[in-house]
Formats: sequence, C-alpha cells, structure tokens
Amino acid sequence: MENLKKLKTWVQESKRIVFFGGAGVSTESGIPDFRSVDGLYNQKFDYPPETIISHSFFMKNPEYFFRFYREKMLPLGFSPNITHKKLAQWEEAGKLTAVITQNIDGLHQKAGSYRVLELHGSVLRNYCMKCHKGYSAEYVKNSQGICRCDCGGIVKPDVVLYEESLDSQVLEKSIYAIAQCDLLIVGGTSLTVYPAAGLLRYYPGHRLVLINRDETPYDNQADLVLHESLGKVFEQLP
Ligand code: CNA
Repeated sequence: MENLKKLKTWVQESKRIVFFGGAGVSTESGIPDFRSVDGLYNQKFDYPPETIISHSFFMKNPEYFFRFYREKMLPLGFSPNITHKKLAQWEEAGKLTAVITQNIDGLHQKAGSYRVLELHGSVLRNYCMKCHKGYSAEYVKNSQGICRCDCGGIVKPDVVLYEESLDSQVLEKSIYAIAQCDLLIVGGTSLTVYPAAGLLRYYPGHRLVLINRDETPYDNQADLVLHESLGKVFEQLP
C-alpha cells in the first residue's frame, strides 16, 4: 500500500515525532470509545453522556454521576496494545518528543511512555474537593454511592468534564511540541472535541498523518490519510 510505504519512510526519517490520539488508540485494548457504532454515545441512558459527564451535572447529581462513571468510564485492568507500545519504543529511541492524548486511561504510561500530555486528565488521579487528599482509581471503583474522603468531602476524579477548562500548562506544552515536531501522527480520534482538536492548527509542517477508522473533519487538511485500524498500521511501522 502506497500510503503505508510513505508513512514508514517518514517515521524512519523523523527525529521529533509527535503523536496526538484519542479513544481509538485504546479500543484494541478492549476499552470502548465514545463515537463508534458500538461506542458509549450509541447506548441508551436516562441523559445524554455529555450531560452526565458535565461539571454542572456532577455538582447537582453526584450520585448518578458516580454510578455512570464507575460502570462506563473507569477502565481498570486493561493492557497497552501495539500502538501504545510502539510509541513508547520511539520515545526510548529518541525519535518521539510527545504523546498528546485525550484519553484518561493511563495506558501510554503503562506501556512505558514518559512524555505524555494528558489533555483530559486521568482516572488514576482523584482528589478530595475539600482537603485535596489523593485517592486511587480502585478506591473510587470500590466506593458506594458518592465517593467520599475520610474528611467527608467528595472525591473528584482528575478528569476534565464538559464545561471545565483544560490545564493551561498541558495545553501550552502540547502546542509547543506540535509546533516543533517534524512528523505529526494523529490517530484514533474523531477530532470533534474542542479545544483538543484545534491543536492541529499549530503544526507548521507538511507531514500531517491521520490514521482513523472513520472519516474526520480534518481529512482534507492532512498530507496522508489512512482509514485503517491503528493496530494494523502500527504493527507494520519500524
Ligand atoms: P471518539 O469521539 O470516540 O472517536 C474515536 C475515533 O477513533 C472514531 O472516529 C473511530 O473511528 C476511531 N477508532 C476507534 N477505534 C479505532 C482503531 N482501533 N483504529 C483507528 N481508529 C479507531 O473519541 P475522541 O478521543 O476523539 O473523543 C474525545 C473524548 C473521548 C475524550 O475526552 C476522551 O477522554 C474520551 N474517551 C476516552 C477513552 C479512554 O481513555 N480510553 C475512552 C472513551 C472515551
């Protein structure tokens, strides 16, 4: 396949690769995404998922939030797949400067990546809203009803909910990494969640690669588009 051959060459030639990914990176580890046909958004709940995982809903109806969150958004016990692993290898080989992820599952770090910028936070960090004591994801998973701290405060997962803003330092580092990279690979994201999707505009080069099963609104701006599963592509990359 011509496109794959080109991508292989670009990976070989690059010294500052940045990978920007989303939920599609972890589907091959068994974690469902949001927008695929079997994703979370195509299942039926009392409220739309965007409503349940919004800041105002969390504040008004924390018990419902935690029920949904524990059942649908707390991916524990999953393992990294070939995509996570290859990215970690590229970092170790000194040819990848950052993985920017919209995922909250911690699988890039589990695969051995250190330079991970988590735009939407992580389920692995949880803090009491009153005294800021930290708690593990297992603590949240095993709690009943509203997850509470020893002090009585609510323990909030360190994930960015709808209506909340992104961490400005993570955002700045992501912009810097994208502006400096020589190959930007975007994969497993519908590129519909902002401001994350808007980061693509900071790439000044001519090696923007999109790897996604479905089409995205940015397909026509990419220099190379592969409508493939990430695992199939990454297992063939150097
Ligand atoms: P999304 O909107 O669900 O889009 C996922 C995209 O990935 C879709 O366009 C699919 O076609 C594509 N896709 C799915 N599997 C593969 C695959 N194996 N190979 C190639 N393409 C694939 O997800 P986004 O990340 O764009 O949306 C942003 C949300 C989803 C973020 O806020 C995440 O926190 C949130 N999310 C995260 C996780 C996780 O941490 N694993 C899981 C589900 C949702």
